[in-house]
Amino acid sequence: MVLVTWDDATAYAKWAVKRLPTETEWEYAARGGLAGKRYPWGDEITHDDANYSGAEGRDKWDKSTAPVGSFDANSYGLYDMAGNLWEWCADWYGENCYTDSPLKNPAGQDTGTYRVVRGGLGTPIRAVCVLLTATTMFHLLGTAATDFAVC
Ligand SMILES: [Ca+2]
Repeated sequence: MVLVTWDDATAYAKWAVKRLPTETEWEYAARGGLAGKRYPWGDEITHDDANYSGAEGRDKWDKSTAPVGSFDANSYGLYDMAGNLWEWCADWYGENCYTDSPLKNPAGQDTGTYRVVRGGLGTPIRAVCVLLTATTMFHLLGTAATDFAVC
């Protein structure tokens, strides 16, 4: 499912008796057990690994999302944890979240202005904590779509 707001993703997760992952849970899942690497498969990215800006190799989508399963899953069996589209996390964005959070199972701030999305545009797992509101996300929908996972 793409082109959904954070509220819609949260409502779906609640209906399914699940919830959106925290940013920490998302990152753990994205790594697929591969620690210390930029992407779920290693430190480099090519168009044979994921859908991101441009099209070549296995990446045949220049300005659209690829169907799930177009690229290899990570070792946890999860698809598109880098590239293809942005995925909502439960967390409010915190500017100092990486330095001010507990080391074990941080759940993010209690309040905020922006929600966290992760995974899109072929960016490294740890490189971005993108700041978007539902309004700004809709302005970006021409170039990026938002998806969600539930846990
Ligand atoms: Ca592409």
